Amino acid sequence: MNRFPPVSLIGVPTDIGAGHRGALMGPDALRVADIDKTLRARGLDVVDRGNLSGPVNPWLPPKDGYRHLDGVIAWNRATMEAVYAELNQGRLPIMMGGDHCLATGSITAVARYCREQGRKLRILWLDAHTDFNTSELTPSGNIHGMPVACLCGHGPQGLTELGGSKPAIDPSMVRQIGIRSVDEGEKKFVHEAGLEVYDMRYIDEFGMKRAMEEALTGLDKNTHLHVSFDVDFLDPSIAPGVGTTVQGGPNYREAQLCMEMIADTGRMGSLDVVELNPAYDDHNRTAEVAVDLVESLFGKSTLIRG
Ligand code: 5AB
Ligand code: MN
Ligand code: MN
Ligand code: MN
Repeated sequence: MNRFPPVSLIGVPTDIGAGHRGALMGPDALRVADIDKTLRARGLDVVDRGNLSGPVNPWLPPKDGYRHLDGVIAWNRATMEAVYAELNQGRLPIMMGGDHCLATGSITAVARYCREQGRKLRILWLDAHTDFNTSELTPSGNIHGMPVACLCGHGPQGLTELGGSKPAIDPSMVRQIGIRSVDEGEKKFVHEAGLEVYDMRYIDEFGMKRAMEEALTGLDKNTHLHVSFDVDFLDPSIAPGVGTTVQGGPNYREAQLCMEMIADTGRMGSLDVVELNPAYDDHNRTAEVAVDLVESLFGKSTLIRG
């Protein structure tokens, strides 16, 4: 029998925080790749809640360092409420993005839930990017490059105070894995904030195993593990269907090991799958890889020994 709580799929079809259009089709691409059926086949109770709604992407240039700030806030508010409602029903939300700005809403909800329940929170940020930009540092104004900063209290009030109080999280809760593209000013800010980063150079030198052992150190029975999986974490050779590909990411086996080690902890309580962009994909191949990896997060294992 599986050891996971019932799962709720929440589609958040928007690319309002991204620099390329198309991530709004992410939830349906994951459905076409049978995310629900695949998890059910593992014995999980899965309900698809359908899609949230929000403003259309007006596709405007940045204003005061942000593109579409009002729209981003609206989508994040809806995301926060939906994720919070699922957690309170004892369910494990899978937020299917949509672009990564939506992690502000989902993680604000998770952090609030953990505070109320007296639980510790650990966030694994699987991404090519640190997403720690601010309106001053950003080269693009795209808010999908800012969610970690917003969650840590650096950003516009409408995002930093989504959950009422600020900051939603402390940088010490975050472990970033797979990083290989950080803007100059952003890099300095990541160091100042003290974020724990396992970049691709670390993974090259010490391996995914050691990176994950360290990123997962200190979890206990009372820890809620949130996984924020930006599909551009993966090497573009296995995951071309994203707007912001960066060469030199984890290969299929490294990504599997990462997911399997997370599953082994038995602590995952919420998940984001974001930045999947079917417009750049090759016959839904990236969605299929993403679903395969999600399956591993829920205990599918390639381990045959003992
Ligand atoms: B993603 C970039 N740092 O801020 C920026 O895909 C890219 O959610 C951000 O990780 C990528 O525009 C955001 C250049
Ligand atoms: Mn990201
Ligand atoms: Mn990314
Ligand atoms: Mn991206």
